[in-house]
Amino acid sequence: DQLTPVREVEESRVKPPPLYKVILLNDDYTPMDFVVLVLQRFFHMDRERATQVMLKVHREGLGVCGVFPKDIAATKVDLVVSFARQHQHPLQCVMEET
Ligand code: TYC
Repeated sequence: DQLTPVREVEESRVKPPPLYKVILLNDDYTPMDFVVLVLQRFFHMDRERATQVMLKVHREGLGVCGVFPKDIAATKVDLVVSFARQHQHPLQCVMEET
């Protein structure tokens, strides 16, 4: 197509926004049931899937809860951390570009 917009192709002006993994970190104190509740409440997992992810974090040290655009990932991290602090749990949640 002779009319392809050259600048758009060469400068990638329409590249999609980057995505971020929301990652849960293991600790020795947060109760397993609380982590399952967090995964159900903030990441819309059913109880079975939430339990699988919680156990993966418990055994391997960390695990991915989901992948989102930057602002959504940041909001989820804030919600999880403040919910954990409200309940006096040290649960840590971070984000990382994919
Ligand atoms: N390791 C915690 C315990 O034994 C459970 C746990 C799982 C904590 C996942 C945090 O992200 C976490 N009670």
